[in-house]
Amino acid sequence: MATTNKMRLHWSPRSPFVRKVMIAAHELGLADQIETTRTRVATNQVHKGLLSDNPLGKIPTLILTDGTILYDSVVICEYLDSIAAKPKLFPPSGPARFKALRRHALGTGYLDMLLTWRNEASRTAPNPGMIEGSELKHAATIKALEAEALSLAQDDFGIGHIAIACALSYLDFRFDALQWRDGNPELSAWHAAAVARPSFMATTVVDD
Ligand SMILES: N[C@@H](CCC(=O)N[C@@H](CS)C(=O)NCC(=O)O)C(=O)O
Repeated sequence: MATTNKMRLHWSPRSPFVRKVMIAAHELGLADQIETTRTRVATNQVHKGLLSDNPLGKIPTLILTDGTILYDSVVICEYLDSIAAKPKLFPPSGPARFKALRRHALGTGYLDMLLTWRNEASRTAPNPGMIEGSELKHAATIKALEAEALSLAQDDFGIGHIAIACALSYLDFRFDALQWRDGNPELSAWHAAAVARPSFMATTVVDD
């Protein structure tokens, strides 16, 4: 692959995983080093052109200036953090690092669960066990996040915050009927502050 002076990101304005990467890039001052390529993917329709860059056919997929290819969003965020000057989004070591990694896993895993739920719910005959399981996991995740909201507000903003706020915004985008803010005042307040950051404002998720 030819060497270019910008990284290239397989991108979509609808993908919350792509959004997480782009928020990280904005926070780290790297957004202008990334050129985006609109890549349409769907679980029921493989994007064949993407398979040579990512055999899993998923976005985000990042192509570095030397042609090296990175996926998934977790790896890409860690890579961006590694090449950025301060501020860093991944604490270097100790309890703060593992708290951030756990939060990153929670936000990203929550998104994985929500996308699976949405796909299942769109089927002609959804599996009742999967729907019920998704509802239970969603309720448990929101409860856990409400309990953690004050700590989120107090800790240095980082990758865990980005992942969790992206997942909550995805609820607004695709699961409006869940009304997740009801009964969760601390989490609602924390999320409102997070999405007011310029990095979130620059990366609003839209259908196109
Ligand atoms: N674990 C992956 C999930 C990425 C993902 O599921 N992306 C969706 C778009 S939002 C996708 O590429 N779907 C196509 C497919 O599943 O085939 C990550 O964190 O990057």
